[in-house]
Amino acid sequence: MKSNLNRIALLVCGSLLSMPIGAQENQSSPDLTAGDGVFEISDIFARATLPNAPTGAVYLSLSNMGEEPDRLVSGTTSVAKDVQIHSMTMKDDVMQMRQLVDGIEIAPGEIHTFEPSGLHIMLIEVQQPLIEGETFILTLEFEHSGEIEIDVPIVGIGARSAPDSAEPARSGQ
Ligand SMILES: [Cu+2]
Repeated sequence: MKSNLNRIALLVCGSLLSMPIGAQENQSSPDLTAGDGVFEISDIFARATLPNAPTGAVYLSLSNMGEEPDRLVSGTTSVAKDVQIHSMTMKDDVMQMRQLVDGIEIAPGEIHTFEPSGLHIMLIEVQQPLIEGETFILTLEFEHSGEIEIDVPIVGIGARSAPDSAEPARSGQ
């Protein structure tokens, strides 16, 4: 079962390969400060999905403002059965996606940008199409900071950045 899911994810991620690789141009203010202000999460968005699309992806910027390293290990959401952390890297001129099964370490002062054609949060077995203009809740799970809930705005299928009108959100602990 697990390998089936991974294969589905791989197929869909493969469709990202045709997207142009561009620099991220927007640097808006942080949308969210969470975990005693340790993490700053901004530029959050997911792309709309076609009907019956098995997967989706969430993108965001994640920075560790604290003094201890932490690790984003996984997540949960009502819109998908599983949430995985995926990377995409260029190998021999071919983009390859793989699941980071241990998640990703975020060192103090480090910013990780999850973006199209790069690091992304994969939604496996999407339960209903993600509709542009709607939002859903994603709970990120950190090894030390625990769960951090974020609102994810859904943008157009080909969009490469968060909506300009994204409401700043705050989550206190
Ligand atoms: Cu993926």
